[in-house]
Amino acid sequence: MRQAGRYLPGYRAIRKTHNIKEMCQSSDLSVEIMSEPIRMMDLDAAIVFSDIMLPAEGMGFNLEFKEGIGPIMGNAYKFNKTLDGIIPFERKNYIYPITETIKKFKEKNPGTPIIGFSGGPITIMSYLINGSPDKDLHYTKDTLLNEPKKFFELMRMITQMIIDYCKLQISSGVDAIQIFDSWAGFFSPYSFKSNVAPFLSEITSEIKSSSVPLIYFSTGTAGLLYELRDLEFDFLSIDWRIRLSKVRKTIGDDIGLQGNLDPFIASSNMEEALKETKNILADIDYRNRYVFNLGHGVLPSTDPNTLKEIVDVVHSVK
Ligand code: 1CP
Repeated sequence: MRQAGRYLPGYRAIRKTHNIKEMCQSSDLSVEIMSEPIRMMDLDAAIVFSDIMLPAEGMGFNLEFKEGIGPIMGNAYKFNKTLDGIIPFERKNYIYPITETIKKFKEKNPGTPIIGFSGGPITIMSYLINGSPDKDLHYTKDTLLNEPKKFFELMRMITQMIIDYCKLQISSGVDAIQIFDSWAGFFSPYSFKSNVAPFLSEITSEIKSSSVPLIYFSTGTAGLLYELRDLEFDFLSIDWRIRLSKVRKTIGDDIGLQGNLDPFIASSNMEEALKETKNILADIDYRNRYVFNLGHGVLPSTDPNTLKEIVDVVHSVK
């Protein structure tokens, strides 16, 4: 959950002289960035350093990261209303050395599991058609409602890309896969079930056989629990807007849960963050099949010492 990011001094030092694409193009820099939080805290796993939007370059999208905005695509669907020039993802068109990064990290940190990841279909879709973050997903939903043929054509291509990109990471040695579908919570349960869930089910059915655990992360999904339960993910990552015990009651005991500390509390006040951590642990009743995490990404203003203390509190639970 942006475990390696701007709240860390080593990351900021590298970022001063490199942009995010340059950082991901160097396996040595990526391994160093992944390792900093592991050295600093007693974390249980590292996450591959990359970004969910990079594989879109392998489909013909021109991707840049703009300071203070995020991913920007000049040839997004919105600008010319065509998918001409957009091609199915092929590994040979993907320029980032992700296999090398995973292998080098494993060599240097043999005891630390690695989480590989991809963006989720609707979250990647929102950037590819809007060309920048799509507030409240309005343009994304408008395209679904009024240009469904083009919408589903691109969704199918994105889904194939996600499956192939996850398989590439699994064959390179990652120990789990997390699908970051941050913006799925903008859909009604009916629309999510009809228009998004079938693509997620395709992803789970294709990757399940690889035998690494599959985690689905999103935010604002307290109203989508039945729909999420039916997707066949091994774990669901839930944000801070709902008690995990309530989620457990709704979805049953079979699916693992991950979450759900409010990243703002973690960034704002250490004492309150530790209190909230204890509340969450007590609420979930220290169950098996539970991964403590933040409910969304670490904010750049977070004090690393607060996260270190949180990890220690979580590990003190027997
Ligand atoms: O230094 C910088 O300015 C770059 C900031 C940054 C970082 C650290 C971006 C640009 N991407 C990343 C890395 C990243 N992104 C990881 C690496 C592993 C980790 O440490 O967690 C991961 C898993 C992501 C995933 C990602 N990128 C998501 C899903 C999770 C989430 O935060 O919701 C999304 C939506 C993106 C798009 C993106 N990339 C970068 C930014 C600033 C954004 C968000 C823009 C927006 O708010 O719409």
